[in-house]
Amino acid sequence: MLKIYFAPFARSLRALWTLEEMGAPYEAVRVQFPPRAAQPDYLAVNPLGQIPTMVEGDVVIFESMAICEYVADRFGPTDLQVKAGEAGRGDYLQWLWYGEATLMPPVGTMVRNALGPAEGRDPKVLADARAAVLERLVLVEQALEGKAFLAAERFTLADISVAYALNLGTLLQLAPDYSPAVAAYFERMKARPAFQAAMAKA
Ligand SMILES: N[C@@H](CCC(=O)N[C@@H](CS)C(=O)NCC(=O)O)C(=O)O
Repeated sequence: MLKIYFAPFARSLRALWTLEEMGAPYEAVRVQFPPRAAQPDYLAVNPLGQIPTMVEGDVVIFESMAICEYVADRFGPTDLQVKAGEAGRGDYLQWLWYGEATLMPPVGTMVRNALGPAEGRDPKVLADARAAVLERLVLVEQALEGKAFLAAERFTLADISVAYALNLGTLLQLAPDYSPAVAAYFERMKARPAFQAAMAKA
């Protein structure tokens, strides 16, 4: 059975959410966070000690959005993906990657500087990262103008990618600063039964 190594609020939420959307069978294995310090035996599964990791047979993936794509391929076909040649494919790729490559770096800086060990916190770095996240969310707001979803006029993995970052923002007291459109979008994402099922596990 496909295994997902997860920790609460970690990017494993994206993988669990995708599996729940697809009704796919899986085993969720909880890892103590941060694994390097709290669960060194996990390094045998993922040498970087990062979460999530997916293992199915001899397939091992430790990039959250790659896991989502793998799961969609493995248990699909599914409307969660926008395939090559389909309308909305460009938007799909844009937001699928934006969630991890553009939104998550400053969110990660915020996590370290707001929630990490006290000696590693710098209020100026935190404020700069916060400003960067909010600036980057303006593009999300613009992309949502007149739309319920980021790509192809339906819920896709691109929404899972971006909404995960929004969800982590709640831990960072960012949510009160989301624009009305982004806040409404985030509410729509949280209302999905699969999101709630994934949150209940993670
Ligand atoms: N790009 C990777 C990033 C994975 C990542 O940074 N995971 C975090 C939790 S969300 C982690 O394990 N941090 C602990 C560490 O890096 O030691 C992905 O999308 O899966």
